[in-house]
Amino acid sequence: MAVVCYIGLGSNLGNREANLRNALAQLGECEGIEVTKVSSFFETEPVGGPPQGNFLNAAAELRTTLSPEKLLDRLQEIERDLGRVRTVKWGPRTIDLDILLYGDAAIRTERLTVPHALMHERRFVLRPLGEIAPDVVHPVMGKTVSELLERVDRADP
Ligand code: 5RY
Ligand code: CA
Ligand code: CA
Repeated sequence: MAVVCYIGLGSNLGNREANLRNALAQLGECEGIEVTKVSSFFETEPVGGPPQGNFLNAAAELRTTLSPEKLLDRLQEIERDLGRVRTVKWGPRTIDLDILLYGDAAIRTERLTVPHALMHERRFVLRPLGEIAPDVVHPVMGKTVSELLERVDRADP
């Protein structure tokens, strides 16, 4: 019973493109995870946080037999492996891997909020996601990724 899920990838430290490629390669090698689509890599300006370097952002579609918690464990292992050091909140990062959507689940636990709490208002998430999954419906907002993207583009062109 594999579930289709979507993750966001971001990097603004080191060799950003290599960091994204490396994370995707490691994901593909995980037992119980298949990477089925990958978006283009988008150069984006940082939103929030201190003034820092631009990000490279992407989105990927996975088919997974892992639970959301196990998937999060794997993502955090890959972040650690790629040298992510958690210092200040919202500091620059070699890699950030976020679960955006996990099937049509709505999850709120201490560790995990799915759909990602801010994905519907962040262009740096919706652009790449819209490239690979324009018609996927956000299970809480009840809107497709295209509709959400249109909304943020209109709100803040
Ligand atoms: C840094 C800046 C902002 C770290 C830094 C935040 C993303 C942060 C983002 C992302 C883009 C955030 C706030 N240094 N902006 N802002 N892409 N994540 N463009 O992935 F955490 S969170
Ligand atoms: Ca993030
Ligand atoms: Ca994260």
